[in-house]
Amino acid sequence: MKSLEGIIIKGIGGFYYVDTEIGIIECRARGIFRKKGMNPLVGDRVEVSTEDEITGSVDAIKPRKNELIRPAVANVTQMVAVVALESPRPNPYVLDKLIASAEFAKLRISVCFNKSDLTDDTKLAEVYASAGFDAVVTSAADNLNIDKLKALLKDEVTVFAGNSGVGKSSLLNRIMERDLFETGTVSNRTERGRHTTRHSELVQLPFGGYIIDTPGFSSFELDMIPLEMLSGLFREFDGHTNDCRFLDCRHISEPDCRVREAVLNGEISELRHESYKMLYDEIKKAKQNQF
Ligand SMILES: Nc1nc2c(ncn2[C@@H]2O[C@H](COP(=O)(O)OP(=O)(O)OP(=O)(O)O)[C@@H](O)[C@H]2O)c(=O)[nH]1
Ligand SMILES: [Mg+2]
Ligand SMILES: [Zn+2]
Repeated sequence: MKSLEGIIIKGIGGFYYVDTEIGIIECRARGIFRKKGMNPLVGDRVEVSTEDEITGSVDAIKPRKNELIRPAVANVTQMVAVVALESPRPNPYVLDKLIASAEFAKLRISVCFNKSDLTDDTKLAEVYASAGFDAVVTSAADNLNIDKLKALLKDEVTVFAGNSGVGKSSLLNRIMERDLFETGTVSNRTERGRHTTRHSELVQLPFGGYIIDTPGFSSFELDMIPLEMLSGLFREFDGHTNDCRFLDCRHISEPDCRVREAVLNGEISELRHESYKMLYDEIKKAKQNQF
């Protein structure tokens, strides 16, 4: 029996694929994890034991640096939130929710605006660049700005996240310079992706770092975030939140609110503030339903 360390690169139907110094080992997780309610995640550093060097078991999970619930991954350093500028139409609210979840996990955040070949309208990218994010406009179809994306990925452990059909797998294939990930299509009628990627998968980058392709999603819960922390997850509100008239200002409808003033004079984008208010309401309602 051989004991090894490795990293979970994929989990399917109770099997975990662990990359080790002797190659990828297909593992079952020990029952103890299930009893503890602990689920091994893609990105987990683990100890495995193997008899035949092909199959084995996950014996222990090393302490996590962080974990995300949606997409479910561990130990990442960065999220690249991907939206399509067109087809499917970008939904800033979903994007801002995703960004807030990454801020909550204290990840570095980059935003990728893909499918620029389908439209000339890149105003949305400017909104996020002004808010303080690394924003990159790409086209996987035309191989545009893939080098810029690569520069953001170097030496990071990056999870690609975003709605189905925005082009996550297509971009990753461009980055890897081969068709590693399966890509799907977008329905003409509904403009929805077809959920082509079914499982998260971690891949090592040839130039340093790791990337994780994940299945697309559009709705998820953020009710673990305390309401009073929410404005801190909108980074450009920073520097405006301290001088409101009320110490406990929610920055929604209060008088003499510096955040709302900054929205009015254009320092903070209305789009982002709109998302903040919607998210505030959503989390508040979710918390009320818990009791
Ligand atoms: N025109 C255009 N189409 C693109 C671009 N990137 C991806 N696509 C197309 O968009 C469709 C969906 O791409 P995928 O890479 O499968 O999208 P995904 O985000 O991985 O989707 P899920 O795996 O379902 O979450 C495919 O038909 C791609 O060819 C792009 O830059 N421009
Ligand atoms: Mg995909
Ligand atoms: Zn305020």
